[in-house]
Amino acid sequence: MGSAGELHMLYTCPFCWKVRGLLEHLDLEYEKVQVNPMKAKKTLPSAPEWKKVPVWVDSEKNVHVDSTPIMKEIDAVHNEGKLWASKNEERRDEWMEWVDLHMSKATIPILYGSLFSALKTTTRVSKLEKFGFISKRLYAWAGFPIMWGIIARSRVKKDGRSPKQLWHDLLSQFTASFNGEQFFGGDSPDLVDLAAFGYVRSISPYPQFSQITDHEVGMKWYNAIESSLKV
Ligand SMILES: N[C@@H](CCC(=O)N[C@@H](CS)C(=O)NCC(=O)O)C(=O)O
Repeated sequence: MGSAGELHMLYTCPFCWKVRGLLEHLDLEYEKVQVNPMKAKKTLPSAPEWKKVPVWVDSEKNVHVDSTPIMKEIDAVHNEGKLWASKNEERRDEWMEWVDLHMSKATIPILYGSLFSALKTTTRVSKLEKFGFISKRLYAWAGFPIMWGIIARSRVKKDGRSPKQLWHDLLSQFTASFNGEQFFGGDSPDLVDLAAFGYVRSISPYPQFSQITDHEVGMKWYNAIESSLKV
């Protein structure tokens, strides 16, 4: 089987983790194009209209943007739309929106919410991404006060909860929506599960992940999806 397409991505981007999880779940072959974060705006195949990652270029060279629409597209083309199909479309749409709204916002506070968290994260990011020689060092040291000072602190303050509590609440709320089943999608994961899984998994390369792994019910769900992936 040939390659399903190219995923233009940043290793640490939570939205890219969503699409990667789906591709692994479907066991599709694809090429990872890791962009240089400093040059993304010029080099992405979707630029100048869309300057964010992920960008999906399918085997026919059509360009798709925005992680949730990309997931729906891949499921439709390679899996007869089975992961997006639902008996209750209202519930599905409502929770997909919930996942994209709340989980995406919660990744920054846990990774950059305190001074030490921010430093740990930016150092790790600078190692994982393909920066140039100078910008790698610049990012590790100059990036962290920016992420900490401006973005994360205002979010943590606004929410009032610790980043750990926020994640525990999100996992409790999400798993409570399963109506007693193992996954949101019932006895097997669907696209909503895989989107949520992608956000959680984007935190897994960092030491802060341990704050999430002690949510027992959430981890049972997470591990069940992870073990179904063909990595
Ligand atoms: N709604 C988009 C968000 C993508 C996004 O914000 N990606 C970040 C990286 S994590 C990015 O490329 N930001 C660059 C920018 O906003 O200029 C999606 O789900 O794909």
